[in-house]
Amino acid sequence: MSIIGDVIAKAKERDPYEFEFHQAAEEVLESLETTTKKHPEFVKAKIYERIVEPDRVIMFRVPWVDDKGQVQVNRGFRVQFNNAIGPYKGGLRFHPSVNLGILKFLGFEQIFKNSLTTLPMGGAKGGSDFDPKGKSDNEAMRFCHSFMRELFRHIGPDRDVPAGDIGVGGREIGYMYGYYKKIMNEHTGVLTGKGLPYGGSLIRPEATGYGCVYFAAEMLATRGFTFAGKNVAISGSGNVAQYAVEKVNQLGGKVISLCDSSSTIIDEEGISPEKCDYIMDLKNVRRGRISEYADRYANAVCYIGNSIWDVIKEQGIKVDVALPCATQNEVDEEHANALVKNGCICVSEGANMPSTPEAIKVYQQNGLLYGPGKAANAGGVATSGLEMSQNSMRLSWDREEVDQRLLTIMKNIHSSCLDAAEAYGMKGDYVAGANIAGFLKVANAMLAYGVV
Ligand code: NDP
Ligand code: 2IT
Repeated sequence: MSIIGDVIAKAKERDPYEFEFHQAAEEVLESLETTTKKHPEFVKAKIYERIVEPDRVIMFRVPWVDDKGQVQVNRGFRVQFNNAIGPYKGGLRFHPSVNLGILKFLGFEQIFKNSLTTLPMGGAKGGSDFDPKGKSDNEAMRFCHSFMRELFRHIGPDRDVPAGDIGVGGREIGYMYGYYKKIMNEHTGVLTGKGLPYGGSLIRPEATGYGCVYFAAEMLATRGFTFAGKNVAISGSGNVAQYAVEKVNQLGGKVISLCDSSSTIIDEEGISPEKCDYIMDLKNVRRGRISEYADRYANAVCYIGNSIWDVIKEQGIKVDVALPCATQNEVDEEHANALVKNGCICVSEGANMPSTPEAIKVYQQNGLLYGPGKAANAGGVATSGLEMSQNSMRLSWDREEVDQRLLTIMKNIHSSCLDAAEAYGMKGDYVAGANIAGFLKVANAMLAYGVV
């Protein structure tokens, strides 16, 4: 068996039920095969074996009291995967599906994503099986405080800097930061995605969605295309999806879809800036469901209970560019075939690992421009890195400055992917390019440290 095959087999044998982690590890490691030939020093130092094993996994009980006075018990996690190139960095996910395998996949991806940003950040992820949906502000607060009551001892501005992810937005970060500040008696950059009055960065809320669209624009430009006049399918309706809609509109594209886990809306007239404002109010202030969009805008069609990619397949909806911005494995092989059939030329992933391995094969076999999540959605964590810099310097940059830095970082990630792919004999392959470029910096740092 090849070195890579052996590492994958051992990882599966060691943790047989961590399916998402196996999927992520397999995707990354398979594209590193060529690096084993060019870098015998990595093989000798067992860098491949070491990089799939987290530095540390922390699991803890999170008890809290709901509005009825009942005690609830959730499980909290932090996977500190690799800090070779900087303090651990990565989001917290609050969703009932959260388990160790999902957080290991996300923490593993984060190592390479963070390396691609060129900023000094290691890889981590954490979260809980707590479901913030339908919880009152007081319940969310009591949960977040209890979560931080344990997490505080494992994090710090030079140790580990969490942020948001699914189910963790401004409200949750506020409660967690407030509790950390209280018990540590320190006002410091220990979380990112903070509110502007207490150390947050302008453009951080926008950054993942904007960055995903910037990355898509870079890919389109390699074939002489722009967003102008393109039909764009976006999934999800949370933080990443909302700001992807905003940026596509600014670049002249037409967004024709959004969804949540209950329904899909299709608006063939396009989700205009005014409609996008309505969605931000609906989701972020009123905490409503996307189906309400079809009550407000009569021309939109709502498909209750249907996955967005099924709707696009079954209705034969024309899509030029697809931006999956909801969750892992939302696009499967059949969905990918339908996208190709319906005219799609570009897929840029706002979500982490939203395409199954079979879907990725379909994109590649059909010559689509395909930007994998660790490159295309790196704008979020990159801007978190910029928030950390501003916190350390004790100053804040204006919108234009942060947005310009974000754009430059996304362009640089795009070119590093292409350069690495070409240098390792896989020209034009953004998957291989992102994995190799992200890996080399981390592997060289690990090598420098000796066996630790
Ligand atoms: P949010 O919680 O703000 O939004 C998530 C959205 O996805 C919601 O509309 C949610 O619907 C929907 N969704 C979740 N699960 C499903 C499902 N099984 N089927 C259909 N829709 C679903 O999270 P974010 O926007 O922050 O995150 C979205 C994706 O982007 C995730 O993969 C995340 O890891 C990734 N990401 C986020 C970054 C960030 O900065 N926030 C950075 C990089 C990547 P519902 O309300 O019904 O649950
Ligand atoms: O998946 C991701 O990159 C994030 N959820 C953002 C992490 C961060 O630290 O900003």
